[in-house]
Amino acid sequence: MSASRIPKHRSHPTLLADLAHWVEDVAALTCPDSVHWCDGSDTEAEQLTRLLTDTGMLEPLHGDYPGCHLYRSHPNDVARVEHLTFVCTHDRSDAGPNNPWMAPAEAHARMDELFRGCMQGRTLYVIPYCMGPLDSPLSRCGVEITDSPYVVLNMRLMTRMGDAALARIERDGRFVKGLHSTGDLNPDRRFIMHFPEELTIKSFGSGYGGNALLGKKCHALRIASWQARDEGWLAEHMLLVAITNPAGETHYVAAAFPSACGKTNLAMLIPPASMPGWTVRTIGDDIAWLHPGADGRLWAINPEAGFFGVAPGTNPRSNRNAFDMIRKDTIFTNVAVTDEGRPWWDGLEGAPRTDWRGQPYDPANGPAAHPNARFTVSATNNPAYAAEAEHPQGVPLSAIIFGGRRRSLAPLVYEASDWVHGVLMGAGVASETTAAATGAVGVLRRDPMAMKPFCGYHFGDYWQHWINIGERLSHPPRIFHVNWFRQDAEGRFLWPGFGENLRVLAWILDRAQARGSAVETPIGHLPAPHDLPLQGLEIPSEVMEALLAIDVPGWHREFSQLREELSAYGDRLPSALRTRLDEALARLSA
Ligand code: GTP
Ligand code: SPV
Ligand code: MN
Repeated sequence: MSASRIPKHRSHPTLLADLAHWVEDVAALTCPDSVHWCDGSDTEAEQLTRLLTDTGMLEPLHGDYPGCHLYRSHPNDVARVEHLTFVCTHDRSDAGPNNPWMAPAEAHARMDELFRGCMQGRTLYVIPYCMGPLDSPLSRCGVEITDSPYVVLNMRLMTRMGDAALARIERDGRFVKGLHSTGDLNPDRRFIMHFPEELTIKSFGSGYGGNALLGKKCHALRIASWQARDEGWLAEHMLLVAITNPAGETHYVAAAFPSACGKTNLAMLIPPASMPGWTVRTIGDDIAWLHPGADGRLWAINPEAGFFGVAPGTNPRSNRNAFDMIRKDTIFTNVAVTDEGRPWWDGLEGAPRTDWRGQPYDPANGPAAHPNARFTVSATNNPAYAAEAEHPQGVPLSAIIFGGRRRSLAPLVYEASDWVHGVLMGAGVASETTAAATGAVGVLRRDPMAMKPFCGYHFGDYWQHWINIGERLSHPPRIFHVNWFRQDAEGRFLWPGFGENLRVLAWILDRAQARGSAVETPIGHLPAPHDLPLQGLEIPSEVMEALLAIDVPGWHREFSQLREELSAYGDRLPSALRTRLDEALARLSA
């Protein structure tokens, strides 16, 4: 592939000079064989796909998966690495106790040493990209430099990238700089560094997901959350969904669940047969940018253009939409393959022949597909993709939902009494860890707003910013907490989940319109079992009661522990949260 040059006819010479100089400086440091400016064309994608298939790095899948390929990442490079992900601010306290920190000068020096000469024999790709619709004032742009053609192909599905994004960058006059190299994939030489004060990211030594697709978690959450604090909006780890009820009213809902805790599935929910007349359409499945509107409502856009979803658990029974959308033009990462060359993970038809490492499948070596195996697919493949996802002004929210994966304590659903209580509810989210990040799985940890790994600044400042945003909203969305993951003593899920979650969403939308009844409890408003539309669902009444019960001593322990954890945020913890927590503890003691 020939090295194309930056177009000369552009209208913003200063910015282009800045961009061109940065690319030149990086090329001088990393010494690539050639430089390729990505235009985002189909021809370019075809050439890159051919390059990767010719070298055996991408494997074409069976003919009834047209345009689909398998990619196997290095076995030590299969998930985000939170302990190697740093926020590098001049003042250490700005990064907060919630982020690993390194001084910017030291971080730059270390990273520049790693990048020195690292692209010899490789092509340097320049990817201009836009997070959000190209014509939205709420969108923000970036440029990722990478030596991974796999990253280019993924960024092409996940963002609006190429010439159109470059034109937008010229108009904006600014962009986030992201420098990435897979390096030698040595975990001892792997770092993901963020410099929010410089709108810069440097990522070395991983080719995987959130470590390498810099538009996603690095830009659209860590850097964007910092920009959002300065500019008066919120960058959140949330799905966005349009729900239309049988009366034809559409409401927009955002939901924050930690990684691998159900966002993609809720965003693509298929209503159960016993709830005729409801439709659910996807706006986004992972990230939402929220802006207070002139009308006092909170408006949201999905900055992404595709889905990087968890493959295991996706099947025609759990999520027909998601299953159908990954039948063409999809990149599968770290799934197993059947004899016929079809992608495979537990719960699908057929049997695995080759495991995610490329070895003959042997159950003694663990699951055939990696638990964090993923699919990358354009949002336009989703049969339920909402036209509103392209609206430049976004969609107005009726409800915000927080949630976690908790086998006990947290009930199926409860509602905050007001915005500040909702912020406390978000700050208190706890969830069992999953395979989306390296480390132990199934360990309960605090994950405020599902942003523990993604907030680019001090959580105390972040919660204050949330409170400030609420004060600007005359019609704020109502805030709720859900938990689809309660288990019985044998470890079986108490709630059927997936499509049946619409029953809980229906109650949430009723409450958001000041309809629907609820019981007041020390932790918030809960439905009684008969307040939820359960027609057509066979679920024993004692199970519903367990799902909606409040364990008073358990919540007292929970809030006491939360109070202690929040004290780590010192003076920056909003006093309103401390007051609300003390009030809740008093209600639980009464
Ligand atoms: P990230 O992409 O990592 O941010 O994950 P996500 O929040 O989008 O999670 P996703 O929807 O991909 O779900 C992760 C896993 O949880 C999958 O294996 C799903 O099958 C499973 N899951 C999703 N929703 C439910 C549910 O309602 N109940 C149960 N029991 N499992 C669910
Ligand atoms: C997550 O871990 O929350 C993901 C996948 O959505 S990644 O892009 O790797 O962050
Ligand atoms: Mn995610």
